[in-house]
Amino acid sequence: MIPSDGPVRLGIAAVERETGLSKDLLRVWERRYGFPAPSRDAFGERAYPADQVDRLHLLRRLLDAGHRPGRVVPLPAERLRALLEAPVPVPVGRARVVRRTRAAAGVAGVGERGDDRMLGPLVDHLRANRVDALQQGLRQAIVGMGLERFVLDLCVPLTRRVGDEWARGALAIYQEHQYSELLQSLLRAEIARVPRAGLAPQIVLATLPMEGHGLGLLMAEALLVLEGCSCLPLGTRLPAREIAAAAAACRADVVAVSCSAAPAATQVTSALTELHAVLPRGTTLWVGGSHPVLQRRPPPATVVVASLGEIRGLVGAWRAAAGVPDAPT
Ligand code: B12
Repeated sequence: MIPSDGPVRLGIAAVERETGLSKDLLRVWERRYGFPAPSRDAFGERAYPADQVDRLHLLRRLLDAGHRPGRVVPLPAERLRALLEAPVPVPVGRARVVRRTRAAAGVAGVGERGDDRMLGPLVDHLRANRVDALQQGLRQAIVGMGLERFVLDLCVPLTRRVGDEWARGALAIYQEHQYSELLQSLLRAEIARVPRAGLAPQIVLATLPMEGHGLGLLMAEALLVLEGCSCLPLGTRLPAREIAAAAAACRADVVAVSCSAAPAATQVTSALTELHAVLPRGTTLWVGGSHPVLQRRPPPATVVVASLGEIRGLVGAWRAAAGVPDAPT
């Protein structure tokens, strides 16, 4: 997240990248609704202050949740936050149903609802800057729950809760970063502890150049390693041709990537299409993450994984199709 104080101003291309709202749309809203209202830099180019970029993030989330631009773009940030907390009507075909927003539901995703007695104290530690206590709480949870349950029942809802708390201004940007760094190092240490079974499929894990969110992929890696898969993690923001080169070099069976809701849908679709085009023939492409385009218009030739809970079945199905034995349980 960009800091909200200080003189930081973003150009239109950076705002497009950050919010996933296209440059054309930003210009249309400016003309039509008077928002955003960027100043001009020394070269006469649009320069957006942090508070406007934050409001654009809120708008993007509301659009994803089914709101119409005409209704929400003119509203101030507090009203947008209140809307994100409330149930929203979403058109489904010709019927209209009420879907609760992620923030209103507390956490999202079937089977991924966190237990508030467990999440609450951990978020309190983060909010009160008790990082050692947070770390200790997470460590104890790993020991008590085991890695698989820790990932599915704690990491997913806690990470989402942290995102929601940040979005409603209850956690600072630096605290979200602190949380991400902490979880990342804990998960990496736990993954390193899992004895390597070295079974198929051989999987390359990465995110594409516009994607800086790597926690979802790391959680997926933990579960894949527990299934005995051989994993080659490459981290975030990698060009498609580099991912393909790694897949070719290690004769990967599967390339697994993650796409959060942050980038524009067009970026996600074109990056996945490019990746598929450059992958060695026969490599399967698994895509996880919460970008709405994955559910609405999944790019061809990709296997969209809706949640981490599907990993065991996915690996089992791949092994059955390839005729290789499943991991002993
Ligand atoms: C942690 C975090 C960050 C960290 C990332 C650190 C890191 N190393 O990953 C930091 C602080 C750096 C960050 C930065 C930004 N973030 Co951020 N971030 C989050 C947060 C809190 C968690 C994201 C996450 O890890 N999710 C992982 C899991 C828990 O959820 P998931 O993505 O739905 O994935 C599930 C499945 O799909 C599956 N899965 C995911 N990947 C894969 C892959 C495979 C192979 C498989 C099988 C399964 C699988 O696992 C998950 C559980 O089921 C979310 C809030 C949220 N609710 O998700 C915001 C969020 C994604 N971020 C957001 C934004 C806007 C940004 C920034 C643009 C902000 C800014 N102005 O700088 C930047 C963009 C960075 C970039 N270019 O990508 C928005 C996006 C909303 C939108 N529609 O625009 C969110 C939703 C926050 C919000 N409430 O507004 N962020």
